[in-house]
Amino acid sequence: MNRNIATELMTRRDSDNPDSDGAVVTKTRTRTQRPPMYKVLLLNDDYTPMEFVVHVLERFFGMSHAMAFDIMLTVHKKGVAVVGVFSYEIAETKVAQVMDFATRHQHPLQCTLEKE
Ligand code: TYC
Repeated sequence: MNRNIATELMTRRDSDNPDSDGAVVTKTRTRTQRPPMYKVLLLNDDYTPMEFVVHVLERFFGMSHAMAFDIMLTVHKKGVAVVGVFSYEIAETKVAQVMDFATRHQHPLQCTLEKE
């Protein structure tokens, strides 16, 4: 049985059909599940400049300057914050983009994903 798809067997007598022979009618309904979603997390460190983090949040997560500054401060104070929730493919791409950008600028900024 496919564990990603819930199938439901519905069995009834064919008695509402005028031509019924009393046969048992069975149909299978397949319910499509929502794809799992992934949180993208940004982690605090002691070295990445605050302005760099704000820029990352504006550039890769489409945040306004005010929102980016707010989230950056949350990470700075609490150690971690969710910066977005996406499908696996998008979340993985965001993480790779942030990690690549931080590495190229020689900052130790860490970004990771977590299944919701
Ligand atoms: N703690 C860093 C500093 O004081 C700023 C910072 C914020 C770093 C958020 C990473 O994800 C981060 N310069």
